[in-house]
Amino acid sequence: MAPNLPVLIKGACGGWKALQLWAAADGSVDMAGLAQLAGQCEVAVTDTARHHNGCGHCSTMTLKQYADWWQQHHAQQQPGTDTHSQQELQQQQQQQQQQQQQQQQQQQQQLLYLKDFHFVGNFPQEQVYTTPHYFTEDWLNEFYDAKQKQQQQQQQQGTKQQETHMQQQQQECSREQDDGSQAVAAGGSVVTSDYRFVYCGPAGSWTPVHADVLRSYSWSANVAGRKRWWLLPPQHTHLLQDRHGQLPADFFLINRLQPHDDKKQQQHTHEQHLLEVVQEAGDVLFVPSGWHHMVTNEAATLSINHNWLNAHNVHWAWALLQKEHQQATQQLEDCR
Ligand SMILES: O=C(O)CCC(=O)C(=O)O
Repeated sequence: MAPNLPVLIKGACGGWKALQLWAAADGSVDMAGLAQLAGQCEVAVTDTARHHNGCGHCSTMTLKQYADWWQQHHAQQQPGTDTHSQQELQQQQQQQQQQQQQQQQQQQQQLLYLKDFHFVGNFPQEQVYTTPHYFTEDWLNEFYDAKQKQQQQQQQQGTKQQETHMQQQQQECSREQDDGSQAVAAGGSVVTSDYRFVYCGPAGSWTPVHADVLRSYSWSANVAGRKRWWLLPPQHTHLLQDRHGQLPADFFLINRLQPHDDKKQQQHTHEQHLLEVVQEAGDVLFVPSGWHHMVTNEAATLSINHNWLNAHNVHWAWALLQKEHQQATQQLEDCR
């Protein structure tokens, strides 16, 4: 961790249940496997075909709806090779109303990237993977786990108190009372504040240039598919910034838009410092703190990733928080 350099660990997902559940025998993403387990969950998707300054249109849908979109998208990309036979597909299409077909055509032009799905938060018992042991010292998720445990205990206490109260009420009430009214809602809230995610995107979907939340570390494991990463060491971030300190969404856009022949000037661009990494299925990439990166799914890809902090990088988070606090204070200055 200390050198803060990227590392690609080949074949680090061996033995994960996620491979059996979410990767098909031919190595492709088994979206049906994920939808079977988590179809009812609400997920956030970004249309990466239409980026507005790097951020595509974001929406929410159920994972089942996403899986339906996924299937239709891939059927359209490779007719005849999908699990649906061509004949089945034609039959389906004939049954659909014209309006639905138009809607579908619009949807197929999308490149929907499912991001930041809190799988562990939603399914803590499933254990479809284990965090690679290099990355287990994790103060960030430990904090949220402890917080969640505390919330659950409080909830349980609340439920117990509610039960006791209801029992007292029941004793006071007449026998004719409807038993159904005694039900206690034991449901817990779904965790959406940890930093353990599942990502799933078709070929061509991508993530714009960014450095990770709180300048944390991240690791990313490909369960199925292939990603290409470009990473810029933190000491060269300034080469990316415009005069307002803003960063581009795409590492390669600046030079495409403003081609220059001046070799001297070219040597000073950020591109020569970019590290390019191809991550195959089963590989885990360690992304160090403060490294801006951009990622493209070269094949349809399902990945798992965590963000975390520990003694080696917590100073990055502290420095960022201090900087942002200072900026916010300055911006509020005129309101005093
Ligand atoms: O896989 C992606 O598209 C982005 C992942 C990422 O940026 C990360 O894990 O830090």
